[in-house]
Amino acid sequence: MQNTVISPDLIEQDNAARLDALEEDYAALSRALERRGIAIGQVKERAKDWSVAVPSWGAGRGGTRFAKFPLAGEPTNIHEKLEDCAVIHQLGRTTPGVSPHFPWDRVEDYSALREEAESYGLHFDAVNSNTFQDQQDQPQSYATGSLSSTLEPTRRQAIEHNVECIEIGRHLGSDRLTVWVGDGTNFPGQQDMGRSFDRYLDAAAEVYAALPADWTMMLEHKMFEPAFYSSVISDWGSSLMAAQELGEQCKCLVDLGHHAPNVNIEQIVARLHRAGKLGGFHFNDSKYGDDDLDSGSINPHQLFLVFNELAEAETAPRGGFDPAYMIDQSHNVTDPIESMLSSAETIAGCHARAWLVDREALHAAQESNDVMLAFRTLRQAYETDVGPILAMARMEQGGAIDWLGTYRASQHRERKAQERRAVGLGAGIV
Ligand code: RM4
Ligand code: MN
Ligand code: MN
Repeated sequence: MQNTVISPDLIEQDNAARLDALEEDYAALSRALERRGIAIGQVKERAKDWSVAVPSWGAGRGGTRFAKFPLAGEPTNIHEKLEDCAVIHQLGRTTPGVSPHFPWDRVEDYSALREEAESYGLHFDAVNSNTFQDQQDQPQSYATGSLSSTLEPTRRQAIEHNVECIEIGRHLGSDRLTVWVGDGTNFPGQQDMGRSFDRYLDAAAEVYAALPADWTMMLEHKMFEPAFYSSVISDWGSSLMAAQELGEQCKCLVDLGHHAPNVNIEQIVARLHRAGKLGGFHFNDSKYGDDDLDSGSINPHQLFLVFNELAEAETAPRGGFDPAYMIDQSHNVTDPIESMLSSAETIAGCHARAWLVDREALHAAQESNDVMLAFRTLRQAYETDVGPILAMARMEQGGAIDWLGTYRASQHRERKAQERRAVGLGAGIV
């Protein structure tokens, strides 16, 4: 028996009131797409098959370095986070995977945790290690680095933590480890940039050696923060060098917020695919830096262009194409369930629109250097409102046509505010 957090009757009732309007919009879109030689049903099925994981830590309110504004009823442990992730998937039907973070999501019994997730129709996605923060009673501090630390006992501790994450992940049914380190410097001269990269590689190789044969290790680069002068794995160049040295099972993960302003992220995606090293994504958006804003809320066009490269890569797999998709954002002022539903819809919409691109026409225009026709071919897909396709796909899978209206009508958060213990005022994402 599947455990449903939101009453299926409520979803059905809400959908019934909205079905006529949706069918009208869907039929109109179907006719418009048919004129372009596109069968709407195929796009809808593709939308149903596609999914993006949610981060366990994103189920809670995030914060900035300055403050966190807690939300009454937000989850305080992995069990409550799973319950909220179940709500997101129940209404949106695109997020069956939950990506855990350790030690934040530590429990005694991981097999039981896996069963708990499965009871909601969820599974565990990539496991994230955490060597960017010290934990209570931890012998060595990461204040001056973890995998790249100059101190052997600190590197050892960071390696062991990553190996433990793999072990936990095996119990949870995961097959990916995401490694993001905060290692870097705040002062010129603080560390030798070459030697710290060497130390990182030596330590990461020990983690890699512990990887089961069917696992992927994903290296996540980030230009700055917590280190503000230099980061050890600062950009896709460093990430690619490291992944290539570590081996076949090591790939690069692109977090959209982790680049310098104005960087052409879609081109990075194309390059990593070319190198056979495109491991996965952390979706979010930013205006100034690593702002961790909701995916596509600032620059939906960039997100579409990333998916256009992905569609291109999938049609030309060059020996493999299996990136992991995940949301990684911090919700400072919204209900995280609403933000993740909104982001999942935006991301799924960019994915669907990328598959509306008349790729043959695009390639022909590119080959003949018809600049305007190439641009308009892409733009036509971007400007197509795929909302009715996504809503129909949701509804047919038991989700909500109007996820926001149905979610608010469910009063889930209000109920949880009565049941769950209040969270503290601490700053930061945790
Ligand atoms: C980092 C990075 C990692 C995430 C932490 C919480 O900036 O995006 O993926 O695990 O934040
Ligand atoms: Mn990330
Ligand atoms: Mn980040």
